[in-house]
Amino acid sequence: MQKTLLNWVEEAQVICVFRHQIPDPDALGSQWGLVSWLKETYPNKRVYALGKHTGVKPELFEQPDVVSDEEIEDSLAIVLDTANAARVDDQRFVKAKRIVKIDHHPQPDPYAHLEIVMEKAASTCEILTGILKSFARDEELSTKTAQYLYMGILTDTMKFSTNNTTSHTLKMAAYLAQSHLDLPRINEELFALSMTEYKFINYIRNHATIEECGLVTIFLTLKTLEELDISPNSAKERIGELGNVRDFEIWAMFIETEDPAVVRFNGSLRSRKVIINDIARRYGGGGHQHAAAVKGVDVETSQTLLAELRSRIKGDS
Ligand SMILES: [Mn+2]
Repeated sequence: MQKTLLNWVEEAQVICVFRHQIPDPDALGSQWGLVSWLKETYPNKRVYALGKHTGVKPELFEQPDVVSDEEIEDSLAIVLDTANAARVDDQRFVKAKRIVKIDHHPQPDPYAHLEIVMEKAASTCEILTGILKSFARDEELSTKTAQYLYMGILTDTMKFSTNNTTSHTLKMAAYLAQSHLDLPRINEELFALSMTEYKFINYIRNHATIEECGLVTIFLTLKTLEELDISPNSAKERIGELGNVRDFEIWAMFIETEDPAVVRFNGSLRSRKVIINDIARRYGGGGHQHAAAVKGVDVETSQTLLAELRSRIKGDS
């Protein structure tokens, strides 16, 4: 697979690198890590990064390129960190001559001519680091390339703490660190809070309803978010701030949708041990066992959902 990828890269004059919509640092880190390595290794090829300059911490990455349809039609497209075709940021990727997918999400929707999918990997950056390490014959990568890849590994593993963090993850991180990375500075850039974020975290910790069974909930209206000067997307990113407490079993954040006609909420659900995605699915949502979501539920529906979560904690269902 990797041999085919290298052959296709060497044959291509134009390479377009894509990733998913509303990108996180794994999507952006794998995209810019690959773009930077391709530009350094093949200065005569035309290499582009596609997609909107948005998502989580886009300011830590470069501005994407504006690319014509003709250029894409002529290119090898490499799509990173994106499980299904509909989520690719810039749907013109389908016009490319050849399409490669590199990803760590379970594979419901094959869409590429070559699929490099490793579900056990903790991040796409971890997979890509392994690929570039073998292409580079174990030589050091440039500091710039290594830093982009390291950011994706660090954030997707929540600083090497998720249950899919392995010795391979740490080996890849150690290989990248050899490229003279400034580890404390990277941490600071990714995780230091702004004053606004600090105030928002204080708000949700002070206003969450904590039930004796271990169910923790917070409802956030658009008006509240406006007063706290935080966008719905950035608010959602902070769900973890309600967790990490031994006595909490499930924590849920409901954020009002931006539809002015009705009062509805998007809910993010997290749990320590109990399984919650089957319940989320019954309400039109889904996700992983301990991290799920529902969309556009009204107040009444949110209450029946919470009742189901409550009885799940108590072991009644
Ligand atoms: Mn990822």
